[in-house]
Amino acid sequence: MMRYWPRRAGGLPPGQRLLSEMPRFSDRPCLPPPVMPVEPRLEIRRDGEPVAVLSARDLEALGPRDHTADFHCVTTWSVTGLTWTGVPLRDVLAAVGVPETPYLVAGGGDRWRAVFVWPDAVAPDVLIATRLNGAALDERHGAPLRLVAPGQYGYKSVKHLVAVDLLTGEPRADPKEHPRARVAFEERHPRLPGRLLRLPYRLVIGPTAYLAERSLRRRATPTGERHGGEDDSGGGRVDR
Ligand SMILES: Nc1nc2c(c(=O)[nH]1)N[C@H]1C(S)=C(S)[C@@H](COP(=O)(O)O)O[C@H]1N2
Ligand SMILES: [Mo]
Repeated sequence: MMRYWPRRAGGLPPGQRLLSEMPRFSDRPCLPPPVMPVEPRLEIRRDGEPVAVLSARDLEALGPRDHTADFHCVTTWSVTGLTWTGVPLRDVLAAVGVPETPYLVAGGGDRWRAVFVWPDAVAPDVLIATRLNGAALDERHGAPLRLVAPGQYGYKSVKHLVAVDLLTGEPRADPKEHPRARVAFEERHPRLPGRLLRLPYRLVIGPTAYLAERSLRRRATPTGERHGGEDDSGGGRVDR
């Protein structure tokens, strides 16, 4: 577990520490990655009405490019210098012709979701990524499509992305989810001051990463003892 103890390093945002490798991480670490189709398929809806369904070819046509960014989990671990390949979300929204809408919800195939206000969602560094460091996204990091929002805590960077919902009314967020979650302002939590959470959050990094990696390994082992899909998920909420 020591490899999950982040170390102090210069140049990081307030309260963040450095890990040398990006672990698999989640608020629900005992849940294995969802079974996803190999081919990306992204649904865009506005107030529940279908707007578009994008395929890999549609995304390819928007000219994916490499973007280098650091990644900051709310539990205080950061990794630096990741290169994502993808298309800015704002380009996707423009291409399908949706007008400015106050809220967006990004949803993953494991039903993970994150809420955004329009200005955060259309920031130029918010991407729909298909690749990480030159290789196609794997199950650990969100295959086949992932949202990447480097200016916000990692819980907004939805893995296994399947849908983006544009909403005129404010959606309900997770109780631990800050509506903006901007790393620069240490918006870790909707009510508690970010500074106060640094230590308690840091203490859950090791166990959470360990469990998240273990559930991935179990899924990857064909002979693994799994009785139906839900066994591993019981009481599995640790921290974002
Ligand atoms: N679909 C989905 N996306 C998710 C999560 C998740 O459990 N499911 N966990 C979030 C959290 S809390 C973090 S820190 C990052 C972790 O990304 P990684 O597993 O690629 O390191 O993914 C975020 N996106
Ligand atoms: Mo996180």
